[in-house]
Amino acid sequence: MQKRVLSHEEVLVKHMRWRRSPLAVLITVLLLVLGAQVSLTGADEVQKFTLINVIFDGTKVWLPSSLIVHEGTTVELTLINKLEEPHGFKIAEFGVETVVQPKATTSVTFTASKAGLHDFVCHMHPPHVGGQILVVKK
Ligand SMILES: [Cu+2]
Repeated sequence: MQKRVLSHEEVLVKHMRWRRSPLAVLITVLLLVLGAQVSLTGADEVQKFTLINVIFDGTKVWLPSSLIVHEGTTVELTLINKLEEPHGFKIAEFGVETVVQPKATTSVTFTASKAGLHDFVCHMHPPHVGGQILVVKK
């Protein structure tokens, strides 16, 4: 059975349709977010991320919810609390524990000294959704 080869126009139309779909936009955004978080730098560089605390569909969340760095990297997180009350940010594994005041920004710096998957949470509110930092072995 022979497969029909698409003309240039058909390929273009397919491409345009794909580009207009909300799914394509979402995937593009996700790729950009993920791409920005994969550390390609050496261990002696500072890897910077910005996380925001928002209400997403009725739930308080820190976003993005996953970060990826290499073991040994110095990580600087800028934490922006968009909400009306203080919220915590804790990564027990790396001794990070801070409170971000309402409508305020705080930053924390630590060394991702231990490979593995580590949780970050709001230690003030257990239902508050945190995330994970994946520290990849060098
Ligand atoms: Cu909280």
